[in-house]
Amino acid sequence: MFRYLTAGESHGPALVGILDGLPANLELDFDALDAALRARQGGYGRGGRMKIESDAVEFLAGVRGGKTLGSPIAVVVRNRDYENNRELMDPRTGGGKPLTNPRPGHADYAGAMKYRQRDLRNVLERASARETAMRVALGAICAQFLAALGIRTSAHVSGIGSVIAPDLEAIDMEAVAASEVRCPHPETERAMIAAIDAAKAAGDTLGGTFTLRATGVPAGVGANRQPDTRLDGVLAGAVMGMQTVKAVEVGAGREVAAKPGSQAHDVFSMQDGAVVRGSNRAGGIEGGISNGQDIVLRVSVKPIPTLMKALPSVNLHAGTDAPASIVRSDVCVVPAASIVGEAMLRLALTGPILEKFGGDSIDETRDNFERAVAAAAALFETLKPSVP
Ligand code: EPS
Repeated sequence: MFRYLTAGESHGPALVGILDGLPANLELDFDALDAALRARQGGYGRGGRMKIESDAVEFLAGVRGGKTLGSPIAVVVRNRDYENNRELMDPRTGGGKPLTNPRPGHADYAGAMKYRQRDLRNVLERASARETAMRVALGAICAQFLAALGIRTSAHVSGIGSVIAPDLEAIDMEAVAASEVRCPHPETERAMIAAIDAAKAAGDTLGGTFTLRATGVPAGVGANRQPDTRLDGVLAGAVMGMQTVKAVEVGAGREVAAKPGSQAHDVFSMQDGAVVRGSNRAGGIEGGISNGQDIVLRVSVKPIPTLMKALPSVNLHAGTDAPASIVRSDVCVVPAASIVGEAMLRLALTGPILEKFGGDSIDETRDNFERAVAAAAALFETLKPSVP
């Protein structure tokens, strides 16, 4: 069984991750892991914290001589800002003036009730999206496993606030990487940056949408057996499990609710002896099983709840109305969230892929994968009329 865990507080000493169940002998590109972390740190609309951090992956276990051993992989990403917060966060002696005014939309209030915490810092430190740095590190390792099977993922930003990119025929990933908001459409990019500037000037924050894609996933991954084996549920659940995410759509998503059945599906036809489909409204998943088309998810994130012009709230200690706590924060995290979303897609795909193809070493997984894909392609060959 493939699984992963993360631990770490935003201003604690480090983020920690464990990845268990990846096959042995997968060669790792360490620079690519750090590049993924750098991409998450960027994006127009980030706050001051990212000037302090310089995220990099340190391996503690599971890798030797640049290759996975098949044993659990243990990873650390240090928090540089811990040095500035030792007094608050030291595991033995940490403490300080309690945070008392919950931010509406953050975990502050619900978490205080749940864990019986009178200092909201004891909740927000783990709720913080700092933790997503570790998800990106673990997801970047999974990306190298998926790439060994020819599976690639991508993410681009499709909306920030009320600025929405037009539907693009093809996404230029170099333009995405070069864009400060990870949007490949220059005109929209300019409008997005202007919207972030305006929100910042108003002490406000902005949410948005991003699109995730996986190519090269063969038909047959996931299962219609049980609710928790359905690939759409597994992927959407993982992406929904990110901070700030409020909706995940598969393929055409909620648009199909308003369409008649005749316009909601992807019809089959034969072309040169092959089954083809002219559309991908299903987003590559039917009946909870991948169908061989690209897997496409569209994700909506809320504006983050820490506003410089604080929302009305209460002081839980004084029992009075009081503005929400203002802590250093970002204005817009949509570009960074798209990188985290891609990491979640990578992590969430790895389990079902390993469940279908198995393998204790990457060669065994690749052999199984190739044999299964060839067998599926040949499935109906013998039934086709032979051409004299
Ligand atoms: C966050 C608040 C900010 C963000 C942080 C998420 O941190 P700080 O309070 O230290 O300024 O920068 O995001 C990260 C640290 C990160 O690595 O993405 C929050 O409250 O969620």
